[in-house]
Amino acid sequence: MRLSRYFLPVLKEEPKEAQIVSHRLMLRAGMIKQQAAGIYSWLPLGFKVLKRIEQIVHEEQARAGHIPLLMPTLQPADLWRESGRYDDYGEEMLRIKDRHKRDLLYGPTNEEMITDIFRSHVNSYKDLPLTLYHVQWKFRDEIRPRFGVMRGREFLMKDGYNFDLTKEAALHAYNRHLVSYLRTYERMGLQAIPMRADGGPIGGDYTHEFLVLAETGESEVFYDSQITDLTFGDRQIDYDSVEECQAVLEEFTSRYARTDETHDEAIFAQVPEERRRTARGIEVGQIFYFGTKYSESMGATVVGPDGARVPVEMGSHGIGVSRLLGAIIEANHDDKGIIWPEGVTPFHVGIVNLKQGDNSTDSACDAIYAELQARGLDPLYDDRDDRAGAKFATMDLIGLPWRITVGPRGLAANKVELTNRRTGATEEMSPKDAIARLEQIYQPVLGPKVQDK
Ligand code: P5A
Repeated sequence: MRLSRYFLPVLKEEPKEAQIVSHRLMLRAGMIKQQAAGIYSWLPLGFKVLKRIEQIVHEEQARAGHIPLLMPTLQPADLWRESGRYDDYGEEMLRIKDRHKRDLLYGPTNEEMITDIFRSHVNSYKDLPLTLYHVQWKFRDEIRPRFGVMRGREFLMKDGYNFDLTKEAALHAYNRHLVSYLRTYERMGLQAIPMRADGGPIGGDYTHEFLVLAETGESEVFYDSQITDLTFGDRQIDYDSVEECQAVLEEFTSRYARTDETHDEAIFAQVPEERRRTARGIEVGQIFYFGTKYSESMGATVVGPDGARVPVEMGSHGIGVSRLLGAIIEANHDDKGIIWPEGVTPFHVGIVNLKQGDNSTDSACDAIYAELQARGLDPLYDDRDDRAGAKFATMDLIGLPWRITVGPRGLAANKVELTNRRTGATEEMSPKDAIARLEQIYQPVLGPKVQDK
């Protein structure tokens, strides 16, 4: 993309309404615009990051063998009357009447609707196991929407639902989700720690929240510091293997890590004192096992191997896709702006032309831009007629991990500068070497696409 043709409405002034750094930077970098409390437009740069995050989610869901579909945002109230949650959900649910005075609601989650789809089409245990998911907008009329996309009223969630014949199989689905979420968050450059949590309005006996540690987090958390040494890395897990998923779950959940809802001082006291930590965290996901809570009330049964009908075993799993932008920025910024991890950056590299209008500089930039694109990279070329300082400030603010700076002096010696946003380290090299280096850096990000099982 050429910046002269893009729509990047960066703000010069500090937005007064923003209380935390991620909200401030998203507004300043022209990523979002508030339309009403907790409701945002996603401007091109923000939309691009949102799509990158969504893409990672889809790829990791495919790797785990989960099937995408799409359910609507509006739901009939009758489905929720069947489960009993229409009244229970309270004021957080946005209730709507259509012209025929029928009750609808803007979905805060989709347990009821997916259970309805299941009962309409699945009859036999032979069609199990099955995990369906979608990435769709939700609405929760939060009493205190705040911190930008972090606690919105309208927000994007990946929500998945597993259907299994037995409790044992449903617990495997739970474990498999925990493993696949670890990998998903790491690809976004985040350490998200699974912590024992409370079921809340979703319900359920087993539930873990995934928390990114950050001072601005809304949740208070208690954990054994050893847990922050764990990384998932590039393990090749067989998601169908009960043992392999179980082993990873045990590795990542055996140390003390709980939210305030489930915190137990007596158990925490058994952790050696020097490893006990109290901190704040951002909840970027949650997984639930709730058995037959919805299938029983809504009549979602299958014929089992012995010919008798049994309610299907279920769980649900959510990732806060739009909230993740805030969480990633909270964890990756400095006083100049955002520092995107390579896995989610809106553009792979910025090209800064130091002398726009100079024939040889312009054509060198054009050639670098075209060559990067030819290799599958996505550059943002600042081709505006502006001061170098202003161009650098914009690049730093929007946080592209790499910058190529092109000026007439360097070009005379066939050199450009390649700068790392995080460290500030700059190296001089030929345009060809800079392109090759970037191609190598982004290899893991652009790598082969995940195939369905
Ligand atoms: C699991 C999927 C559920 O709703 N039903 C379907 C289950 N879980 S949850 O924990 O309530 O939500 C899942 C994730 O969504 C994000 N989230 C939000 N993001 C932005 N603004 C909000 N107001 C908001 N509420 C929830 C969180 O990341 C949460 O973990």
